[in-house]
Amino acid sequence: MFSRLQVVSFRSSAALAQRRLASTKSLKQTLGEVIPAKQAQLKKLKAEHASKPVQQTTVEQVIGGMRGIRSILWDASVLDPNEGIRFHGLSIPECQDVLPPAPGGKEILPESMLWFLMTGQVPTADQTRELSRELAERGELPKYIEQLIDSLPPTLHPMTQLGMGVAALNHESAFQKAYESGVKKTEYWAYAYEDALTLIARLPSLSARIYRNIYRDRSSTPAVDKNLDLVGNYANMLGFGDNKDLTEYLRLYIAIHGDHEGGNASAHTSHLVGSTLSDPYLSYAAALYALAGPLHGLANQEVLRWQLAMQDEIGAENITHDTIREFLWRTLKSGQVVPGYGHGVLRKSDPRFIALQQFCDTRPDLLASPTIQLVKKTFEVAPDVLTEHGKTKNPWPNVDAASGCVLYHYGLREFKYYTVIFGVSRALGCLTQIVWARALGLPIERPKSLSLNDIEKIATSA
Ligand code: CMX
Repeated sequence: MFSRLQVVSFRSSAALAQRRLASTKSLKQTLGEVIPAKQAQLKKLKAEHASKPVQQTTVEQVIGGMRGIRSILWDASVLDPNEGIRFHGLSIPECQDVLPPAPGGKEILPESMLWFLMTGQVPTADQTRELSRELAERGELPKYIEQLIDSLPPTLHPMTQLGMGVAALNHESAFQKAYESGVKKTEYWAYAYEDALTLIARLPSLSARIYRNIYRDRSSTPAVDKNLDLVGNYANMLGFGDNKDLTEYLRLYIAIHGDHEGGNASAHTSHLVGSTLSDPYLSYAAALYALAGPLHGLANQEVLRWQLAMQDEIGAENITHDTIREFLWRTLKSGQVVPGYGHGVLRKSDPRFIALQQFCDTRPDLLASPTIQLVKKTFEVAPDVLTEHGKTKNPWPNVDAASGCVLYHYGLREFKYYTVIFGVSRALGCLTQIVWARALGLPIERPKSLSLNDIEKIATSA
Protein backbone atom coordinates (compact mmCIF):
# COMPACT_ATOMS: atom_id res chain seq x y z
CA MET A 1 0.00 0.00 0.00
CA PHE A 2 2.98 2.31 0.44
CA SER A 3 5.39 3.65 -2.14
CA ARG A 4 9.08 2.85 -1.62
CA LEU A 5 9.73 6.36 -0.29
CA GLN A 6 6.87 6.23 2.17
CA VAL A 7 8.16 2.93 3.45
CA VAL A 8 11.64 4.35 4.10
CA SER A 9 10.29 7.24 6.18
CA PHE A 10 7.75 4.91 7.81
CA ARG A 11 10.60 2.96 9.39
CA SER A 12 11.67 5.72 11.78
CA SER A 13 9.99 5.10 15.10
CA ALA A 14 8.37 8.55 15.16
CA ALA A 15 6.72 7.85 11.84
CA LEU A 16 5.72 4.39 13.03
CA ALA A 17 4.12 5.85 16.14
CA GLN A 18 2.26 8.34 13.96
CA ARG A 19 0.74 5.49 11.95
CA ARG A 20 -0.97 4.33 15.11
CA LEU A 21 -3.81 6.73 14.53
CA ALA A 22 -6.09 7.34 17.48
CA SER A 23 -8.99 6.02 15.44
CA THR A 24 -12.06 4.15 16.52
CA LYS A 25 -12.91 3.02 13.00
CA SER A 26 -13.56 -0.66 12.37
CA LEU A 27 -11.43 -2.77 10.04
CA LYS A 28 -14.14 -2.71 7.37
CA GLN A 29 -14.48 1.09 7.56
CA THR A 30 -10.71 1.55 7.39
CA LEU A 31 -10.48 -0.80 4.44
CA GLY A 32 -13.32 1.02 2.68
CA GLU A 33 -11.31 4.24 3.01
CA VAL A 34 -8.07 2.88 1.54
CA ILE A 35 -9.61 1.03 -1.42
CA PRO A 36 -10.41 4.05 -3.70
CA ALA A 37 -6.78 5.24 -3.90
CA LYS A 38 -5.63 1.76 -4.95
CA GLN A 39 -8.42 1.51 -7.52
CA ALA A 40 -7.32 4.85 -8.96
CA GLN A 41 -3.66 3.75 -9.04
CA LEU A 42 -4.58 0.58 -10.93
CA LYS A 43 -6.77 2.49 -13.40
CA LYS A 44 -3.93 4.92 -14.15
CA LEU A 45 -1.44 2.08 -14.58
CA LYS A 46 -3.76 0.36 -17.05
CA ALA A 47 -4.43 3.56 -18.99
CA GLU A 48 -0.80 4.71 -19.20
CA HIS A 49 1.41 1.64 -19.14
CA ALA A 50 -0.62 -1.42 -20.18
CA SER A 51 1.74 -2.49 -22.98
CA LYS A 52 5.07 -1.90 -21.18
CA PRO A 53 7.17 -5.09 -20.69
CA VAL A 54 7.83 -6.19 -17.10
CA GLN A 55 10.55 -8.74 -17.94
CA GLN A 56 11.70 -11.27 -20.50
CA THR A 57 10.78 -14.89 -19.74
CA THR A 58 13.36 -17.63 -20.31
CA VAL A 59 12.87 -21.26 -21.30
CA GLU A 60 14.26 -22.29 -17.90
CA GLN A 61 11.47 -20.35 -16.18
CA VAL A 62 8.72 -21.89 -18.31
CA ILE A 63 9.91 -25.46 -17.69
CA GLY A 64 11.12 -24.75 -14.14
CA GLY A 65 7.92 -24.17 -12.22
CA MET A 66 7.59 -20.52 -13.38
CA ARG A 67 10.36 -19.50 -10.92
CA GLY A 68 10.79 -15.75 -10.87
CA ILE A 69 8.17 -14.96 -13.53
CA ARG A 70 6.62 -11.67 -12.43
CA SER A 71 2.97 -12.14 -13.18
CA ILE A 72 0.84 -11.72 -10.04
CA LEU A 73 -0.47 -8.48 -8.55
CA TRP A 74 -0.08 -8.82 -4.76
CA ASP A 75 0.29 -5.83 -2.48
CA ALA A 76 0.52 -6.94 1.12
CA SER A 77 3.94 -8.60 1.19
CA VAL A 78 7.15 -8.80 -0.81
CA LEU A 79 9.81 -11.50 -0.50
CA ASP A 80 13.43 -10.54 -1.06
CA PRO A 81 15.76 -13.53 -1.64
CA ASN A 82 18.31 -12.24 0.88
CA GLU A 83 16.29 -10.18 3.29
CA GLY A 84 13.16 -12.34 3.49
CA ILE A 85 9.59 -11.20 3.90
CA ARG A 86 8.35 -7.64 4.38
CA PHE A 87 4.71 -6.89 5.11
CA HIS A 88 3.74 -3.54 3.59
CA GLY A 89 7.41 -2.61 3.72
CA LEU A 90 8.05 -3.74 7.30
CA SER A 91 10.39 -6.59 8.25
CA ILE A 92 9.36 -9.10 10.93
CA PRO A 93 11.31 -7.30 13.72
CA GLU A 94 9.71 -3.99 12.67
CA CYS A 95 6.26 -5.60 12.80
CA GLN A 96 7.13 -6.98 16.24
CA ASP A 97 7.91 -3.40 17.32
CA VAL A 98 4.65 -1.81 16.17
CA LEU A 99 1.83 -4.34 15.92
CA PRO A 100 -0.16 -4.65 19.18
CA PRO A 101 0.22 -7.86 21.24
CA ALA A 102 -2.41 -9.48 23.46
CA PRO A 103 -2.98 -7.80 26.85
CA GLY A 104 -0.10 -8.95 29.05
CA GLY A 105 1.64 -10.57 26.07
CA LYS A 106 4.59 -9.60 23.90
CA GLU A 107 4.10 -11.36 20.59
CA ILE A 108 2.22 -9.93 17.60
CA LEU A 109 -1.47 -10.66 17.80
CA PRO A 110 -2.66 -12.24 14.50
CA GLU A 111 -5.57 -9.76 14.58
CA SER A 112 -3.10 -6.86 14.33
CA MET A 113 -1.31 -8.58 11.47
CA LEU A 114 -4.64 -9.17 9.71
CA TRP A 115 -5.50 -5.48 10.10
CA PHE A 116 -2.07 -4.45 8.81
CA LEU A 117 -2.22 -6.83 5.82
CA MET A 118 -5.72 -5.65 4.87
CA THR A 119 -5.19 -1.91 5.20
CA GLY A 120 -1.44 -1.17 5.32
CA GLN A 121 -2.14 0.69 8.57
CA VAL A 122 -1.06 -0.16 12.09
CA PRO A 123 -4.14 -0.64 14.30
CA THR A 124 -4.41 0.75 17.81
CA ALA A 125 -4.60 -1.68 20.71
CA ASP A 126 -8.31 -0.81 21.02
CA GLN A 127 -8.98 -1.54 17.35
CA THR A 128 -7.18 -4.86 17.70
CA ARG A 129 -9.22 -5.70 20.78
CA GLU A 130 -12.43 -4.81 18.95
CA LEU A 131 -11.42 -7.06 16.04
CA SER A 132 -10.75 -9.92 18.50
CA ARG A 133 -14.21 -9.40 19.92
CA GLU A 134 -15.79 -9.40 16.46
CA LEU A 135 -13.98 -12.59 15.50
CA ALA A 136 -15.08 -14.29 18.72
CA GLU A 137 -18.69 -13.26 17.96
CA ARG A 138 -18.41 -15.01 14.58
CA GLY A 139 -16.38 -17.97 15.83
CA GLU A 140 -18.92 -20.69 16.67
CA LEU A 141 -19.24 -23.51 14.15
CA PRO A 142 -22.64 -24.22 12.60
CA LYS A 143 -24.10 -27.56 13.75
CA TYR A 144 -23.89 -29.16 10.28
CA ILE A 145 -20.12 -28.54 10.19
CA GLU A 146 -19.68 -30.20 13.58
CA GLN A 147 -21.69 -33.17 12.32
CA LEU A 148 -19.66 -33.33 9.11
CA ILE A 149 -16.34 -33.31 10.96
CA ASP A 150 -17.57 -35.76 13.60
CA SER A 151 -18.61 -38.21 10.86
CA LEU A 152 -15.09 -38.43 9.36
CA PRO A 153 -12.80 -41.34 10.23
CA PRO A 154 -10.05 -40.28 12.66
CA THR A 155 -7.55 -41.87 10.28
CA LEU A 156 -8.36 -39.25 7.60
CA HIS A 157 -5.47 -36.75 7.51
CA PRO A 158 -6.28 -33.57 9.49
CA MET A 159 -5.54 -31.41 6.42
CA THR A 160 -8.09 -33.35 4.34
CA GLN A 161 -10.63 -32.76 7.10
CA LEU A 162 -9.78 -29.07 7.33
CA GLY A 163 -10.24 -28.53 3.60
CA MET A 164 -13.59 -30.34 3.70
CA GLY A 165 -14.81 -28.24 6.63
CA VAL A 166 -13.72 -24.97 5.02
CA ALA A 167 -15.36 -25.87 1.69
CA ALA A 168 -18.62 -26.83 3.44
CA LEU A 169 -18.70 -23.53 5.34
CA ASN A 170 -19.54 -21.91 2.00
CA HIS A 171 -23.13 -22.97 2.67
CA GLU A 172 -23.31 -19.54 4.34
CA SER A 173 -21.23 -17.58 1.86
CA ALA A 174 -22.32 -13.94 1.76
CA PHE A 175 -20.37 -13.49 -1.47
CA GLN A 176 -22.13 -16.35 -3.21
CA LYS A 177 -25.55 -15.09 -2.13
CA ALA A 178 -24.71 -11.53 -3.23
CA TYR A 179 -23.50 -12.79 -6.62
CA GLU A 180 -26.67 -14.80 -7.13
CA SER A 181 -28.81 -11.79 -6.27
CA GLY A 182 -26.99 -9.68 -8.87
CA VAL A 183 -24.98 -7.35 -6.65
CA LYS A 184 -22.83 -4.84 -8.59
CA LYS A 185 -19.20 -5.80 -9.27
CA THR A 186 -17.95 -2.73 -7.38
CA GLU A 187 -19.56 -4.08 -4.22
CA TYR A 188 -18.12 -7.61 -4.40
CA TRP A 189 -15.28 -6.80 -2.01
CA ALA A 190 -17.64 -6.04 0.89
CA TYR A 191 -19.20 -9.52 0.67
CA ALA A 192 -15.84 -11.20 0.15
CA TYR A 193 -14.72 -9.34 3.30
CA GLU A 194 -17.67 -10.74 5.29
CA ASP A 195 -16.77 -14.28 4.22
CA ALA A 196 -13.08 -13.69 4.90
CA LEU A 197 -13.73 -12.50 8.43
CA THR A 198 -16.20 -15.28 9.25
CA LEU A 199 -13.84 -17.92 7.88
CA ILE A 200 -10.85 -16.57 9.83
CA ALA A 201 -13.07 -16.50 12.94
CA ARG A 202 -14.19 -20.10 12.50
CA LEU A 203 -10.87 -21.67 11.60
CA PRO A 204 -9.82 -22.11 15.26
CA SER A 205 -13.06 -23.88 16.27
CA LEU A 206 -12.99 -26.02 13.12
CA SER A 207 -9.31 -26.89 13.55
CA ALA A 208 -9.71 -27.58 17.28
CA ARG A 209 -12.65 -29.90 16.62
CA ILE A 210 -10.53 -31.86 14.14
CA TYR A 211 -7.75 -32.11 16.76
CA ARG A 212 -10.10 -33.19 19.54
CA ASN A 213 -11.82 -35.77 17.33
CA ILE A 214 -8.59 -37.38 16.23
CA TYR A 215 -6.42 -37.10 19.32
CA ARG A 216 -8.57 -36.20 22.34
CA ASP A 217 -12.07 -36.33 23.74
CA ARG A 218 -14.39 -34.18 21.64
CA SER A 219 -17.12 -33.93 24.30
CA SER A 220 -14.98 -31.64 26.47
CA THR A 221 -14.17 -29.01 23.80
CA PRO A 222 -14.75 -25.55 25.32
CA ALA A 223 -17.02 -23.11 23.49
CA VAL A 224 -15.62 -19.89 21.98
CA ASP A 225 -14.93 -17.41 24.81
CA LYS A 226 -16.04 -13.92 23.75
CA ASN A 227 -13.35 -12.36 25.95
CA LEU A 228 -10.42 -14.13 24.33
CA ASP A 229 -8.46 -13.28 21.20
CA LEU A 230 -8.36 -15.63 18.19
CA VAL A 231 -5.33 -17.64 19.35
CA GLY A 232 -6.33 -17.48 23.02
CA ASN A 233 -9.50 -19.27 21.95
CA TYR A 234 -7.65 -21.66 19.66
CA ALA A 235 -5.22 -22.72 22.40
CA ASN A 236 -8.10 -23.08 24.82
CA MET A 237 -10.15 -25.24 22.47
CA LEU A 238 -7.13 -27.41 21.66
CA GLY A 239 -6.76 -28.01 25.42
CA PHE A 240 -3.62 -25.87 25.95
CA GLY A 241 -5.29 -22.71 27.26
CA ASP A 242 -3.28 -22.86 30.51
CA ASN A 243 0.03 -22.84 28.69
CA LYS A 244 0.74 -19.10 28.25
CA ASP A 245 4.07 -19.73 26.51
CA LEU A 246 2.53 -22.02 23.92
CA THR A 247 -0.29 -19.49 23.37
CA GLU A 248 2.25 -16.71 22.82
CA TYR A 249 4.24 -18.94 20.47
CA LEU A 250 1.11 -19.71 18.46
CA ARG A 251 0.33 -15.97 18.22
CA LEU A 252 3.80 -15.25 16.85
CA TYR A 253 3.81 -18.23 14.49
CA ILE A 254 0.30 -17.55 13.13
CA ALA A 255 1.00 -13.81 12.70
CA ILE A 256 4.33 -14.07 10.84
CA HIS A 257 3.35 -17.10 8.77
CA GLY A 258 0.18 -15.44 7.45
CA ASP A 259 1.52 -14.17 4.14
CA HIS A 260 4.61 -14.85 2.04
CA GLU A 261 4.16 -12.99 -1.24
CA GLY A 262 1.70 -14.04 -3.93
CA GLY A 263 3.53 -16.74 -5.85
CA ASN A 264 3.84 -19.43 -3.17
CA ALA A 265 1.67 -22.46 -3.87
CA SER A 266 -1.09 -21.83 -1.31
CA ALA A 267 -1.40 -18.09 -1.94
CA HIS A 268 -1.34 -18.54 -5.69
CA THR A 269 -3.95 -21.30 -5.51
CA SER A 270 -6.48 -19.21 -3.58
CA HIS A 271 -5.79 -16.26 -5.88
CA LEU A 272 -6.36 -18.40 -8.98
CA VAL A 273 -9.51 -20.09 -7.69
CA GLY A 274 -10.86 -16.76 -6.36
CA SER A 275 -10.33 -15.21 -9.80
CA THR A 276 -13.14 -17.43 -11.13
CA LEU A 277 -15.40 -15.69 -8.56
CA SER A 278 -15.54 -18.89 -6.59
CA ASP A 279 -16.34 -17.71 -3.05
CA PRO A 280 -13.62 -17.18 -0.39
CA TYR A 281 -14.43 -20.49 1.35
CA LEU A 282 -13.93 -22.59 -1.79
CA SER A 283 -10.88 -20.55 -2.79
CA TYR A 284 -9.24 -21.08 0.57
CA ALA A 285 -10.17 -24.78 0.69
CA ALA A 286 -8.23 -25.17 -2.57
CA ALA A 287 -5.26 -23.33 -1.04
CA LEU A 288 -5.29 -25.72 1.92
CA TYR A 289 -4.82 -28.68 -0.39
CA ALA A 290 -1.79 -26.97 -1.92
CA LEU A 291 -0.51 -26.41 1.61
CA ALA A 292 -0.94 -30.13 2.29
CA GLY A 293 1.93 -31.06 -0.05
CA PRO A 294 5.26 -32.12 1.56
CA LEU A 295 7.25 -29.59 -0.46
CA HIS A 296 5.08 -26.79 0.95
CA GLY A 297 3.13 -26.74 4.24
CA LEU A 298 3.45 -30.41 5.12
CA ALA A 299 7.21 -29.84 5.57
CA ASN A 300 6.71 -28.89 9.24
CA GLN A 301 5.26 -32.35 9.87
CA GLU A 302 8.11 -33.89 7.88
CA VAL A 303 10.78 -32.00 9.87
CA LEU A 304 9.53 -33.52 13.12
CA ARG A 305 9.28 -37.00 11.62
CA TRP A 306 12.82 -36.66 10.27
CA GLN A 307 14.22 -35.28 13.53
CA LEU A 308 12.66 -38.05 15.60
CA ALA A 309 14.02 -40.64 13.17
CA MET A 310 17.46 -39.04 13.60
CA GLN A 311 17.16 -39.14 17.41
CA ASP A 312 16.07 -42.81 17.26
CA GLU A 313 18.78 -43.88 14.89
CA ILE A 314 21.68 -42.02 16.48
CA GLY A 315 20.52 -42.29 20.08
CA ALA A 316 20.02 -39.12 22.16
CA GLU A 317 23.36 -39.60 23.97
CA ASN A 318 25.33 -39.88 20.70
CA ILE A 319 24.12 -36.68 19.03
CA THR A 320 27.12 -34.67 17.90
CA HIS A 321 27.90 -32.55 14.86
CA ASP A 322 29.58 -35.59 13.27
CA THR A 323 26.65 -37.98 13.79
CA ILE A 324 24.18 -35.36 12.53
CA ARG A 325 26.38 -34.83 9.46
CA GLU A 326 26.36 -38.58 8.76
CA PHE A 327 22.57 -38.71 9.13
CA LEU A 328 22.18 -35.76 6.73
CA TRP A 329 24.29 -37.57 4.14
CA ARG A 330 22.28 -40.78 4.58
CA THR A 331 19.07 -38.76 3.94
CA LEU A 332 20.51 -37.14 0.83
CA LYS A 333 22.07 -40.35 -0.53
CA SER A 334 18.74 -42.15 -0.21
CA GLY A 335 17.32 -39.53 -2.60
CA GLN A 336 15.22 -37.63 -0.03
CA VAL A 337 15.19 -33.90 0.62
CA VAL A 338 16.24 -32.53 3.99
CA PRO A 339 12.94 -31.11 5.25
CA GLY A 340 13.01 -27.55 6.56
CA TYR A 341 15.91 -26.54 4.31
CA GLY A 342 15.86 -24.81 0.92
CA HIS A 343 13.35 -22.42 -0.58
CA GLY A 344 11.94 -21.46 -3.97
CA VAL A 345 12.90 -17.78 -3.48
CA LEU A 346 14.94 -17.28 -0.28
CA ARG A 347 18.73 -17.48 -0.47
CA LYS A 348 19.51 -16.86 3.21
CA SER A 349 18.14 -18.11 6.54
CA ASP A 350 14.41 -17.42 6.67
CA PRO A 351 13.72 -14.47 9.06
CA ARG A 352 10.68 -16.41 10.28
CA PHE A 353 13.07 -19.21 11.36
CA ILE A 354 15.20 -16.55 13.10
CA ALA A 355 12.15 -15.04 14.89
CA LEU A 356 11.12 -18.48 16.17
CA GLN A 357 14.70 -19.18 17.31
CA GLN A 358 14.70 -15.86 19.17
CA PHE A 359 11.48 -16.86 20.90
CA CYS A 360 13.28 -20.02 22.10
CA ASP A 361 16.33 -18.01 23.21
CA THR A 362 14.21 -16.08 25.74
CA ARG A 363 12.92 -19.22 27.49
CA PRO A 364 15.24 -21.47 29.54
CA ASP A 365 12.91 -24.50 29.24
CA LEU A 366 13.05 -24.30 25.45
CA LEU A 367 16.83 -23.82 25.46
CA ALA A 368 17.14 -26.99 27.55
CA SER A 369 14.80 -29.02 25.32
CA PRO A 370 16.59 -31.86 23.44
CA THR A 371 14.33 -31.30 20.39
CA ILE A 372 15.16 -27.59 20.20
CA GLN A 373 18.85 -28.33 20.79
CA LEU A 374 18.71 -30.76 17.88
CA VAL A 375 17.25 -28.01 15.65
CA LYS A 376 20.13 -25.72 16.61
CA LYS A 377 22.80 -28.40 16.14
CA THR A 378 21.34 -29.41 12.78
CA PHE A 379 21.44 -25.75 11.73
CA GLU A 380 25.15 -25.65 12.61
CA VAL A 381 25.86 -28.53 10.22
CA ALA A 382 23.19 -28.76 7.51
CA PRO A 383 24.05 -25.68 5.38
CA ASP A 384 27.61 -26.99 4.82
CA VAL A 385 26.40 -30.47 3.96
CA LEU A 386 23.76 -29.15 1.55
CA THR A 387 26.33 -26.85 -0.06
CA GLU A 388 28.73 -29.77 -0.52
CA HIS A 389 25.86 -31.88 -1.88
CA GLY A 390 25.57 -29.12 -4.47
CA LYS A 391 21.97 -29.40 -5.61
CA THR A 392 19.87 -26.91 -3.67
CA LYS A 393 20.17 -23.22 -4.54
CA ASN A 394 19.52 -22.39 -0.89
CA PRO A 395 21.21 -24.48 1.83
CA TRP A 396 19.67 -22.37 4.63
CA PRO A 397 16.71 -23.22 6.91
CA ASN A 398 13.17 -22.14 6.17
CA VAL A 399 10.53 -21.51 8.84
CA ASP A 400 9.55 -25.17 9.02
CA ALA A 401 12.97 -26.19 10.35
CA ALA A 402 11.92 -24.77 13.73
CA SER A 403 8.16 -24.39 13.85
CA GLY A 404 7.04 -27.88 14.84
CA CYS A 405 9.76 -28.52 17.39
CA VAL A 406 8.46 -25.84 19.76
CA LEU A 407 4.94 -27.29 19.56
CA TYR A 408 6.41 -30.72 20.27
CA HIS A 409 8.26 -29.45 23.33
CA TYR A 410 5.09 -27.90 24.75
CA GLY A 411 3.21 -31.18 24.47
CA LEU A 412 1.39 -30.69 21.16
CA ARG A 413 3.07 -33.81 19.84
CA GLU A 414 0.75 -35.00 17.09
CA PHE A 415 2.86 -33.72 14.23
CA LYS A 416 0.43 -34.84 11.53
CA TYR A 417 -1.65 -31.93 12.83
CA TYR A 418 1.02 -29.21 12.43
CA THR A 419 0.07 -28.17 8.90
CA VAL A 420 -3.45 -27.40 10.16
CA ILE A 421 -1.94 -24.64 12.34
CA PHE A 422 -0.16 -23.33 9.25
CA GLY A 423 -3.60 -23.40 7.57
CA VAL A 424 -5.11 -21.26 10.34
CA SER A 425 -2.28 -18.79 9.76
CA ARG A 426 -2.11 -18.64 5.95
CA ALA A 427 -5.79 -17.64 5.85
CA LEU A 428 -4.76 -14.13 6.95
CA GLY A 429 -2.83 -13.47 3.74
CA CYS A 430 -4.85 -15.54 1.26
CA LEU A 431 -8.18 -14.07 2.33
CA THR A 432 -6.82 -10.52 2.42
CA GLN A 433 -5.76 -10.96 -1.17
CA ILE A 434 -9.16 -12.32 -2.21
CA VAL A 435 -10.84 -9.23 -0.73
CA TRP A 436 -8.38 -6.96 -2.56
CA ALA A 437 -8.71 -8.87 -5.83
CA ARG A 438 -12.45 -8.20 -5.73
CA ALA A 439 -11.92 -4.56 -4.70
CA LEU A 440 -9.61 -4.06 -7.67
CA GLY A 441 -11.88 -6.00 -10.02
CA LEU A 442 -9.06 -8.33 -11.10
CA PRO A 443 -10.02 -10.65 -13.97
CA ILE A 444 -10.03 -14.45 -14.18
CA GLU A 445 -6.46 -15.82 -14.47
CA ARG A 446 -5.58 -17.38 -17.81
CA PRO A 447 -1.84 -17.67 -18.55
CA LYS A 448 -0.66 -19.19 -21.85
CA SER A 449 0.67 -22.75 -21.98
CA LEU A 450 3.15 -23.98 -24.60
CA SER A 451 3.93 -27.45 -25.97
CA LEU A 452 7.48 -28.81 -25.91
CA ASN A 453 7.63 -28.30 -29.70
CA ASP A 454 6.46 -24.69 -29.33
CA ILE A 455 9.16 -23.99 -26.74
CA GLU A 456 11.81 -25.62 -28.95
CA LYS A 457 10.71 -23.52 -31.94
CA ILE A 458 10.76 -20.29 -29.95
CA ALA A 459 14.17 -21.15 -28.43
CA THR A 460 15.88 -22.11 -31.69
CA SER A 461 14.60 -19.08 -33.59
CA ALA A 462 15.64 -16.64 -30.81
N1 CMX B 1 17.34 -31.24 0.48
C1 CMX B 1 17.81 -31.91 -0.60
N2 CMX B 1 17.71 -31.46 -1.86
C2 CMX B 1 17.13 -30.26 -2.03
C3 CMX B 1 16.66 -29.49 -0.96
C4 CMX B 1 16.77 -30.03 0.35
N3 CMX B 1 16.29 -29.38 1.41
N4 CMX B 1 16.15 -28.35 -1.45
C5 CMX B 1 16.26 -28.40 -2.78
N5 CMX B 1 16.88 -29.57 -3.14
C6 CMX B 1 17.14 -30.05 -4.48
C7 CMX B 1 15.82 -30.06 -5.26
O1 CMX B 1 15.06 -31.25 -4.97
C8 CMX B 1 16.30 -29.99 -6.68
O2 CMX B 1 16.76 -31.28 -7.05
P1 CMX B 1 16.53 -31.86 -8.55
O3 CMX B 1 17.33 -30.95 -9.42
O4 CMX B 1 17.01 -33.25 -8.47
O5 CMX B 1 15.05 -31.75 -8.81
C9 CMX B 1 17.53 -29.08 -6.55
O6 CMX B 1 17.93 -29.13 -5.18
C10 CMX B 1 17.25 -27.64 -6.93
O7 CMX B 1 16.17 -27.16 -6.15
P2 CMX B 1 16.04 -25.61 -5.77
O8 CMX B 1 15.91 -24.84 -7.04
O9 CMX B 1 17.10 -25.21 -4.83
O10 CMX B 1 14.68 -25.60 -4.95
P3 CMX B 1 13.19 -25.58 -5.50
O11 CMX B 1 12.81 -24.15 -5.70
O12 CMX B 1 13.01 -26.51 -6.66
O13 CMX B 1 12.40 -26.21 -4.29
C11 CMX B 1 11.77 -26.47 -2.03
C12 CMX B 1 12.17 -25.47 -3.10
C13 CMX B 1 11.35 -25.72 -0.77
C14 CMX B 1 10.57 -27.30 -2.52
C15 CMX B 1 12.98 -27.41 -1.73
O14 CMX B 1 14.06 -26.64 -1.23
C16 CMX B 1 12.66 -28.53 -0.78
O15 CMX B 1 12.17 -29.58 -1.23
N6 CMX B 1 12.93 -28.35 0.56
C17 CMX B 1 12.56 -29.34 1.56
C18 CMX B 1 11.07 -29.27 1.86
C19 CMX B 1 10.73 -28.00 2.62
O16 CMX B 1 11.36 -27.67 3.61
N7 CMX B 1 9.66 -27.32 2.19
C20 CMX B 1 9.14 -26.12 2.92
C21 CMX B 1 9.33 -24.84 2.16
C22 CMX B 1 8.66 -23.69 2.88
C23 CMX B 1 7.20 -23.66 2.52
O17 CMX B 1 6.86 -23.49 1.33
O18 CMX B 1 6.37 -23.81 3.39
